[in-house]
Amino acid sequence: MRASKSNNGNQINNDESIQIHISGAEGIYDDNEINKVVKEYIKRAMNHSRGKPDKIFLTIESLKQSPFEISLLSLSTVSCNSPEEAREFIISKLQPLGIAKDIIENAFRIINSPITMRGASLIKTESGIPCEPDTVRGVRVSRLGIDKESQKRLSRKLAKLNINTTRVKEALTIASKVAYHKSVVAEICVSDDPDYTTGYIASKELGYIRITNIKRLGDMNGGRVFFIREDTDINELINYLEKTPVIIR
Ligand code: WAQ
Ligand code: MG
Repeated sequence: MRASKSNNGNQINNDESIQIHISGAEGIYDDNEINKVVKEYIKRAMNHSRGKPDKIFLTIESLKQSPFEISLLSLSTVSCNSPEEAREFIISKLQPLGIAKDIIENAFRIINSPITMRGASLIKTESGIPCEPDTVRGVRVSRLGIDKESQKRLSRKLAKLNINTTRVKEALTIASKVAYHKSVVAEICVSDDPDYTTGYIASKELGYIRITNIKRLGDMNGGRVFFIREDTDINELINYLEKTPVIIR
């Protein structure tokens, strides 16, 4: 699902480029769940803190290949008191993975830019070159899900931490699919919802580290950056992120 609204309420101009991203969601489901999920997705799009959409797109496709299974990253939470403190923490964790400070700072410029992408930016770790074919759209991780037993077990664990929300489960699922790929070094994520100020960094080594106050309340900017190896086969990576079905078990 993706929902957007036109920039100026100008209904005559239907140009994609002036659409503001409101909400997006994706998953892998059984046939008998589709009605329910579609209802939930529409509800989510229609009641969003980023505003009321004037377009909602839904795509339902049957999988042509069976999903392969991966496990979830481990989860931890770090309390930061301000975006500045969060940024210092992130730099201290990502620099040892071989990502230079100026490249991390550049990633923050992309995330904090008022033009909110609906996908992620792919940035090469050494040169800092952005590799997404469409810098307005970004690369959207799709075709991912979690099997029912694992979902239940995860819900119980998250409930103990008081964070059993769809948002946390979806973010952890996305981060796990992304980190699994050999070309991905790390991810930074900041929600673009003005009412959600916890973000995360993730990698195979670090796991999924939630970070409080990664942005200020009311801030409409956010995004995702995937730091990738210099020698990445970009087409292969994008095909994995967008098209290869992956299920968490
Ligand atoms: N693939 C690539 N990029 C995406 C995707 C996706 N499937 N979904 C969202 N994005 C990008 C896009 O640029 C959005 O603007 C941005 O990420 C933020 O998306 O543990 O709510 O759905 O407490 O607003 C993380 C912390 C919350 C959860 C993330 O992101 C926790 C969140 P949002
Ligand atoms: Mg959002």
